[in-house]
Amino acid sequence: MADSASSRMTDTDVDEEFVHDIAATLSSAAMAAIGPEIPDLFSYAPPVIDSLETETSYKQNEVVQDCLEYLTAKDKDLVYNLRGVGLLERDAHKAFLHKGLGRYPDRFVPADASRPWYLYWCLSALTLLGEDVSSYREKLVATAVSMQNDYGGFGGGCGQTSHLATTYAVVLALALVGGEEAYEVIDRRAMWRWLCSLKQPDGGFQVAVGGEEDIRGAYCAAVIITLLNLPLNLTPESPAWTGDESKTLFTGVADYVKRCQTFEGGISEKPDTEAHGAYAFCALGCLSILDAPDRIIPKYLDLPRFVSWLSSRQYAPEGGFSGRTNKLVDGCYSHWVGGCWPLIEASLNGPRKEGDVPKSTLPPASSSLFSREGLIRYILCCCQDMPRRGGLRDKPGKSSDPYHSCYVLSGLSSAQHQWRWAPLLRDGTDGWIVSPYSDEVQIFEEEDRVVPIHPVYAIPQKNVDGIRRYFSAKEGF
Ligand code: FPP
Ligand code: K
Ligand code: ZN
Repeated sequence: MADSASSRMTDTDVDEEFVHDIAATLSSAAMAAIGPEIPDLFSYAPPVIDSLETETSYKQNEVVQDCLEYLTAKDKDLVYNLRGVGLLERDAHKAFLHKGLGRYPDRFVPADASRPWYLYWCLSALTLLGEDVSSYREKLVATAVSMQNDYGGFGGGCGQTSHLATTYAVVLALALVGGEEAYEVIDRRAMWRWLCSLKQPDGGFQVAVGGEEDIRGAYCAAVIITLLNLPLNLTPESPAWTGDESKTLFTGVADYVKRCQTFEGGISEKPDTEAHGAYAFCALGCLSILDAPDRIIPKYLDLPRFVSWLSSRQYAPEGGFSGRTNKLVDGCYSHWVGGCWPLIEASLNGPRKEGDVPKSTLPPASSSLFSREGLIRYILCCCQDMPRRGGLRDKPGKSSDPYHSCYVLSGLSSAQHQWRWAPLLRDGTDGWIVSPYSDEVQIFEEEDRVVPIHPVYAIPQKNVDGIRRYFSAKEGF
């Protein structure tokens, strides 16, 4: 057993209070004999199985069988608590992520254009685990400088074309390390001009000049514009320029998002394609930047249909989410799908109109719109790549990687916290208020709670505030 686990609770080393708390009627001896408490929902294959056999149904059954091993506390490489939930192997994950910020072997050459993403994923995952990443500032600054283009934005590396996804990743990475030196890397005037050149007449954004237009573009642009406090007006060179000066970078964005909702209720990459979880988060995040979620989400999306589709993404017994209909659960959707829930909850719980008093709390835990327990079980039992490698993964049988580490931990964070959108905070700004979330019974160990992240920007609130405050204090560029 790993050293980091030796100080933790096992079923032979039982904390008295904990036992009392979770099973007043069972003695610890009885508990040890019976085994950990795991609800049937997460311990057995589904009672009804579609009799149509396809490649998809075989794969689905395999995943269920694989997950059940981990979910029923049978994996030898994990340490489980008395509820059958794996303990978070923080140290192993941190080591994996620090390594991920170092050099990569030759076989990673094809991933070169994704280098900004690797920086964001590793820095974000480390932050979620409570690590202070400001020590990476100097190195990140040097790398980011080499990725920026004179015409604005960041490419995947030196000499590569600027792209909204890589620019989003660099901006978030800089926000995570924080500090003037990091913020000052960004040429905001060029960034604004470049964003104007991506803005399209139908409201959306191309991801690169002449590149595809999709909802990732809209979300990334909205994040960049607001974190950097960029002007919203369009340059006459913008493809969206009509001569009407009231039209801005945000004009038509919500309508573009609306056009991405499909017959299933989910959100697709661009109008008239297949609904997918990754794009659902982009849609809600983008809308929640444009206006208060309780106002804008129901205005532009068919919310009941969306919630129905989103609910269908969670499977049992796995507990995790799939990205689309008839596909498999995958840890990264803990964020892309899981991260939609706080925004949906905010849109349902927020004040309805100007002047309404905000509700002081969300509805009681039992009315959560998804099974936080299921998601937490999937993450902590099925997504930790142990014993040797560390890091988090898609599902059992897969290897960890920085992408899954970032989004699995982001999803864990949203399952462990609740966010409420408040129209007016003490300082007069709009804001989000976070509090720890737990069901009536907390199934995970308190020390395994990860850091809360902003439901729209997916980095801690203090990093969002840090960069926004810095740039809003500036006159012009
Ligand atoms: C399908 O992969 C995946 C997609 C169609 C979307 C991928 C996009 C993102 C993860 C992020 C976009 C967001 C931003 C902010 C850039 P698959 O077929 O391998 O997986 P599946 O079987 O789970 O659908
Ligand atoms: K996948
Ligand atoms: Zn994945």
